[in-house]
Amino acid sequence: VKGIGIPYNAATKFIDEKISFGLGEKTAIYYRDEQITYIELQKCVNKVGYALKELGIEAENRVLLVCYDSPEFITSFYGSIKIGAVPIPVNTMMKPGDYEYYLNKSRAKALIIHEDLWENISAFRDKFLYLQHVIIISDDREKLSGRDYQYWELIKSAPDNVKTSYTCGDDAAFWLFSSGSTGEAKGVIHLQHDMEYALNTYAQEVLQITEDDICFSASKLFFAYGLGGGMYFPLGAGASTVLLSERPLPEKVLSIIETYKPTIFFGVPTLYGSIMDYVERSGNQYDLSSLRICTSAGEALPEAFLKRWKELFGIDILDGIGSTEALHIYISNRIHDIRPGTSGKVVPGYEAKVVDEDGNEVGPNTVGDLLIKGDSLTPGYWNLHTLNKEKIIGEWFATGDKYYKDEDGYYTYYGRADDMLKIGGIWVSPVEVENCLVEHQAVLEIAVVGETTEEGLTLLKAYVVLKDGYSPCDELTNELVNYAKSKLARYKFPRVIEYIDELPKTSSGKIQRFRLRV
Ligand code: 3UK
Repeated sequence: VKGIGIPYNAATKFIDEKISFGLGEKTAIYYRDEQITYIELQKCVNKVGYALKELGIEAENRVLLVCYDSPEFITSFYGSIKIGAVPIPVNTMMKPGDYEYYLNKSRAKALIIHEDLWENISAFRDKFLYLQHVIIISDDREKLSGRDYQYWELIKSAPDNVKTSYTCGDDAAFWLFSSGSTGEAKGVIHLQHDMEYALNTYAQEVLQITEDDICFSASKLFFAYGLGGGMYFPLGAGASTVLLSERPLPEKVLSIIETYKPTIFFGVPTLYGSIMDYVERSGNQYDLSSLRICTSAGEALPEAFLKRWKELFGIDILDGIGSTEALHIYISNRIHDIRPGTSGKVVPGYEAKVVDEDGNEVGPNTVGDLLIKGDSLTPGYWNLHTLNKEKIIGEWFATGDKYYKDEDGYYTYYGRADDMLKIGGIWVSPVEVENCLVEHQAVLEIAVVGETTEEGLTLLKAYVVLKDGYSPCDELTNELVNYAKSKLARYKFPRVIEYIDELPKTSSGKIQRFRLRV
C-alpha cells in the first residue's frame, strides 16, 4: 500500500513487543494490592482501543485523559495510541474552566475520567463543544452506565484484540499541555517515536535501566517527568512500575518505597525537602535501601539536599533538566559523576548550546540562553504558529532558560528568561494568580513573584496593595489565601502575603516584578 510509510506505533514498542520478547508473565504494574502482568496489560490496552473504535473514535482524534495514576491511565493512553488516536493526559488538580479549555482547544471527542473528577465538571458539559463521549472510571467495577459509559463495563464486553493503526514514527502519538505565562496552556505535540528516543537516551544511558528495575515516580503521570519515570521507561525496559493514585505526601511515599521496594525513584526538589523534614521531625527510621538511584527534575535541586539525602539514606540524587517540549531529561548528572549544584552534562543523543542575544554561542562560564537539539523534541505547539517560529530555530529549540556551562561541560541553571515560576516542580504563572486575587474586594493591586527560601527553593509570594477602607491583618491574609485556593488549582495559592503601599512600576505603568524579587 502506498503512502503509509514505515509502520511504527508506540503501543507496539511499549506493550506488544514485551509479550513477543517473552515477558508476558512478568509484573508490569504494582497498584494497591494488584500485580498486573504484561499480558494482562496488553489485553486491557486492546480492549480500550477496541471500545474507543466502537464509539467512533478514529485515527488522529484526540482523547482527553483526566486520570489518577492507575492502570486505567496506562491502558487508556496506549489503547488510544494503538488505534492511532491521540491521548492527552492532563493535570487532575485543575478547575472546571481549565478542562473546558483543554477539551475545546484539543477538540477532543472523548474524555476518559475518574468518577469524582467528572462530578466536578459534569455541570459544565454544555460548554464542551466537541465532546461526544465520556468514559467514567469508577472504583466500583460493577457500576452500570447511565447517560455516559463506564470504563469497566466497556472493558468487560470488548474483545482483547484490536488491529494496530497504520501510524508511522512521525505521526502524532500524544499531547501534553504546558502552562504559559499568560495563563493559556500550550498543547505540546509528541510523535510516535519520541518516547523510544527518551528511553534509549536518558533512561538507558543515564539511569541504566534494565528489566530488573522497579520504578516509582512520585511525580504524576500527567507530567512529562512522571510519564517517563512511572510509565514508558519501565514499560520500555521490560521493568515494573509502582503506581500511587493519591497525593505523594512524605509518609505515603516512604511507605510505598518500603512496601514495593523500587530501585529507581523520581521526585521533585520540594518533595525531597519535605521527606527529609518529615523523617528528621518524626525520628522514625525508614529503609530505602532498595533504591539504587533517585532522580530530581522540575526545578534546580539545592546542593544541600544532595548531601542531606545521602547522609540520611545513603543514596545519590541525580539532578537533570527536562521539559514537556523535550519530553524528558536532556542535561543530567550521572551515576558516579555528580557535580552538586549543577544540572550535569548533556545526555547522549542531545546537543546543547548557550547563546547570546544574537544567537552566537558564548564561551565557558558566560550566562546565556539555552538551546537544545534532539529527536524527542516536539514538532511544535498546537495552533501556535507565531510561537513555533520563535521557539524552533531549525533543529534547535529555545528552552527559555538561562544557563552557563563550565570548562568541564557541566551546565548550571541561572533562571528563567520570562516571569514563569516553578513551584514544587510545576509551572505557575504569576499573572494568573494576580488576575485571580485582584478580583477580591479588598485588593487594589497585586504582584506575584517567586521568593527563594534559605534552601534555594521557590515559594509563591504576593505583594498586595489594599483598597481604601481595608487594613492589613491576619484574618485578611487568611481570607486572601482561601480565596485563591477556592478559585485556582491547589498548588497556586501564595504562601506569603506582604502588604505594601504601592507597586513599583515603569513610566508606562507596567509592574516591575523583578524589583520585588528578593
Ligand atoms: C525547569 C529545571 C532547573 C526549566 C520536566 C523532567 O520540568 C519538566 O518540564 P516542564 O515543561 O518545565 C520545564 C522547565 O522547568 N526545570 C526543569 N528541570 C530543571 N530547572 N533544574 C532542573 N533540573 O525552566 C525547564 O525549562 O514542566 C522535567 C522531565 C520532563 C519534564 N517535562
